[in-house]
Amino acid sequence: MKEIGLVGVPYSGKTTLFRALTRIGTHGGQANHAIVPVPDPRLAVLAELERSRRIVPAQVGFVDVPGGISSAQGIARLREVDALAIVVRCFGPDQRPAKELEEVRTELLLADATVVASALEKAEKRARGKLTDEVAALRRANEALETEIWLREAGLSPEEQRHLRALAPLTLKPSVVIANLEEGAEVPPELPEGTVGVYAAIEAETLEMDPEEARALPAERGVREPGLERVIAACYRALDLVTFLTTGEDETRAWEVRRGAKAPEAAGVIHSDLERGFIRAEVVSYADLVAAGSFEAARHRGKVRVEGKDYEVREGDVLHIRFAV
Ligand SMILES: Nc1nc2c(ncn2[C@@H]2O[C@H](COP(=O)(O)OP(=O)(O)OP(=O)(O)O)[C@@H](O)[C@H]2O)c(=O)[nH]1
Ligand SMILES: [Mg+2]
Repeated sequence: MKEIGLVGVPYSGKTTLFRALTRIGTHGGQANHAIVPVPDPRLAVLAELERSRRIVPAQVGFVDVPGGISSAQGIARLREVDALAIVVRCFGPDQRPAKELEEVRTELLLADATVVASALEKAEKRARGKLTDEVAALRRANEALETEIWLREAGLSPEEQRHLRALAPLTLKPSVVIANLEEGAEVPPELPEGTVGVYAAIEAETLEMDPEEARALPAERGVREPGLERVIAACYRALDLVTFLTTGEDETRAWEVRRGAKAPEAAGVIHSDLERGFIRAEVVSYADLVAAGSFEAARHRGKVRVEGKDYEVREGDVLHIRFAV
């Protein structure tokens, strides 16, 4: 499971958003770690087609880091997450969302600049004047950060990124911006495209009510659609995973694998036996499967392909893995 770290200046509403996310979490979670299902409307459709007994969505973890970016422990914890969600305050007095976002981004960048500079110094000492790959990679990273370029945007090769891995740079992580809005407000235009608007306070409140009451509330108060689902979906998208599906009488389920993964690796996400004993995968796209009405009908129409070890799994593939152990 992937983890998203909530970051932002104090008072931006991270804990409020986190509380709202925790409420919809299926497995509860710890004080600062919530596990939430990733919304995916395809699951209910497939489950109905295949008369599955249950639906198992993918899950994603959210972390509300105590002390946030202002503490060394907070930064250390954030280095462990897979993606960052930057929460920007767009409620209350003196709102300055664009400036606040810039501040957070600068702090993340400075945190990386410090570790990269010190790693570079050590690597140079170890290399005794030789230009090793490690020194070269760290120099490039250091230059980028000195000119205020995020490592993610610095055009580093996978090889160069490998030399940075141990440092777990924050600015190499995917990130999304979340505007924590006042009742009825829209995402301010000065925030970047793709910013997700959320009404954390209202949503946290709503989730404490009984469902009937809650359903009536958001409309009255100007919340048009649940922001939490969009937050989860946006963070999940930022991770650049491919979601594939399995479906049958037992369950319809969403799985995640890194983009570019081949069929055996995807099979291994389900169970290591399926990777070791992988023979082939029967693959049908979600759209083709739904259009056909069932796996059997899709097979008849020739929409179910038989793919081998080199097949790269695509978003929305429905897989049947054939294996032998
Ligand atoms: N009006 C309004 N108030 C909010 C909203 N979100 C949070 N608040 C309030 O803002 C205050 C700060 O919210 P927190 O969620 O604790 O903020 P935080 O980012 O976790 O702050 P730190 O943990 O100190 O960094 C609380 O009093 C919240 O009730 C919102 O969307 N609208
Ligand atoms: Mg907090």
